[in-house]
Amino acid sequence: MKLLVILLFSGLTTGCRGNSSHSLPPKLLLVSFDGFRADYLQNYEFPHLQNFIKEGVLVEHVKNVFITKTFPNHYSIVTGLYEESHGIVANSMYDVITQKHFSDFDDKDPFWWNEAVPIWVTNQLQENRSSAAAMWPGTDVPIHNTTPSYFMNYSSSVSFEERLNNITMWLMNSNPPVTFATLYWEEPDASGHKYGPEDKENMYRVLKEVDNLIGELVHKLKVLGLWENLNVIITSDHGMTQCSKDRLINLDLCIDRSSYTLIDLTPVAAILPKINTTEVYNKLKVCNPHMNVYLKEDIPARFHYQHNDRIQPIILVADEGWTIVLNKSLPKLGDHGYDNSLSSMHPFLAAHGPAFHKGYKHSTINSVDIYPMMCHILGLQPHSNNGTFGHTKCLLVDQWCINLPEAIGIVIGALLVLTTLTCLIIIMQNRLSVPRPFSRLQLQEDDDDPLIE
Ligand SMILES: *[C@@H]1O[C@H](CO)[C@@H](O)[C@H](O)[C@H]1NC(C)=O
Ligand SMILES: *[C@@H]1O[C@H](CO)[C@@H](O)[C@H](O)[C@H]1NC(C)=O
Ligand SMILES: *[C@@H]1O[C@H](CO)[C@@H](O)[C@H](O)[C@H]1NC(C)=O
Ligand SMILES: *[C@@H]1O[C@H](CO)[C@@H](O)[C@H](O)[C@H]1NC(C)=O
Ligand SMILES: *[C@@H]1O[C@H](CO)[C@@H](O)[C@H](O)[C@H]1NC(C)=O
Ligand SMILES: *[C@@H]1O[C@H](CO)[C@@H](O)[C@H](O)[C@H]1NC(C)=O
Ligand SMILES: CC(=O)N[C@H]1CO[C@H](CO)[C@@H](O)[C@@H]1O
Ligand SMILES: [Zn+2]
Repeated sequence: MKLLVILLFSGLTTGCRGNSSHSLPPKLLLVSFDGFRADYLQNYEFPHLQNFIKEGVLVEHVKNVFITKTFPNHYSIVTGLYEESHGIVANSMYDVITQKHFSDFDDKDPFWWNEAVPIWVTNQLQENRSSAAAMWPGTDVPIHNTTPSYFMNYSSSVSFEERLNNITMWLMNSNPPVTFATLYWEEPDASGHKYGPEDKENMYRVLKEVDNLIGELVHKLKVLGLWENLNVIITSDHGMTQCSKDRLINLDLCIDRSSYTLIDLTPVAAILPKINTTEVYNKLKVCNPHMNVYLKEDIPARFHYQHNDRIQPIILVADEGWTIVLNKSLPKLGDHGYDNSLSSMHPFLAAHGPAFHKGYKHSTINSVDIYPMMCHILGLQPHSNNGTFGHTKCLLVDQWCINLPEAIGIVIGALLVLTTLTCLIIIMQNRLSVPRPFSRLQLQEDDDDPLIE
């Protein structure tokens, strides 16, 4: 009930908002800390991030898209599309028709990105607006012939401070103004791979550093006077799970390397057969019980990972924590890419700013829901996408939001109040009428009282 009152109130205040907030164009900074697994928030301390959340909103789990890899998921966040629909279906891809290759070191051919339109391009095409990027996969590529007005070529050696300094400078001093900006950082993904998420000691240190960077970000925005009017979303692309040398799947034990081309290896392998596909499939099918083997046409619909030429004829999906190798030892202690229904693969989302409630917690949204929410905040017409704007309404101050449990609570509450009132009225009527056995006139009056019937 308290929530309802707050919602009513915020609805009213939004309706009566003065011209000042409308005259400034809304601005949004989208931040990704790569590989920030959702439950790190429960298992480690994040004083700076918790302060940010206290004044904003938290979505505890973001269900991301399959395969749960970096490039595909970052592109889903900014397009609202499943991987089969935006075309970045892996960090390593091969296109049979054009014979082109894509990898995280060779990603600048717009061919790979042009199946979708990311939000920075849409924002950029609006009059009097520009976009800026302190890295984010795709922001240094001319997608549909458009890069952000301000961007950095990807380089992991550029410090967080430099990325932050430049992105805030662009947010402050540009004409037309930068209304959409991105900021990307490689941790805690890099350390998650190196140590594995179960290495509490090292992850404690790394996550403390990440929290300090969030502290720097907030401090910088406050010092520059950007904090109050800027909307900031902090999220990530995927989580991380522990791998082990005792959980290896060696393809060389099952099939000769000469019978297929390996496009991507683990934990989702993409196999392009050189010989009869059925033969390759039959050999892989019985290779290891900790791996699902799918012909492209049989990939489960829930993955939304089928209708694209860049998805190979056979894919292998390792069980959580298992690593596919070619007769090699364990490459990494932590990895991601697995089934997107695993909670270890999910990131979180936190947001702060004039568009968001303060101190609101939400259990879950899909990563494809972020795009329509961002378009709403910026007043952009979204391209058709796989997200649902309604899923994020509870986070936003200008939206009505009553979720199912609340609605049931309100109905039950109203029924209780009505029942109590009815009982009270009946009891009072009975008290007035019953103890007057001799008053025939009175009884007659009571007979006519509609309340007793
Ligand atoms: C764009 O900015 C210019 C100069 O500030 C202004 O004259 C013009 O009306 C603006 N256009 C829109 C659509 O806001
Ligand atoms: C950041 O801005 C400074 C000053 O304008 C510039 O010299 C530097 O090259 C920029 N860094 C990147 C990575 O673009
Ligand atoms: C990015 O790299 C390309 C090619 O090396 C170069 O031409 C371009 O000026 C660079 N852009 C920025 C913003 O640094
Ligand atoms: C795996 O590698 C070892 C040496 O590194 C070699 O002796 C062995 O034959 C290889 N096995 C397969 C199935 O390729
Ligand atoms: C592929 O192999 C299967 C089983 O070995 C066989 O039935 C099928 O005819 C083969 N298809 C082609 C195109 O050679
Ligand atoms: C996702 O959205 C795209 C673009 O609207 C559409 O073509 C595709 O069918 C959608 N996918 C699903 C599974 O609904
Ligand atoms: C009622 C109100 O907020 N009025 C403001 C409208 O915008 C101008 C210029 O930004 C302000 O000076 C007014 O106070
Ligand atoms: Zn990543």
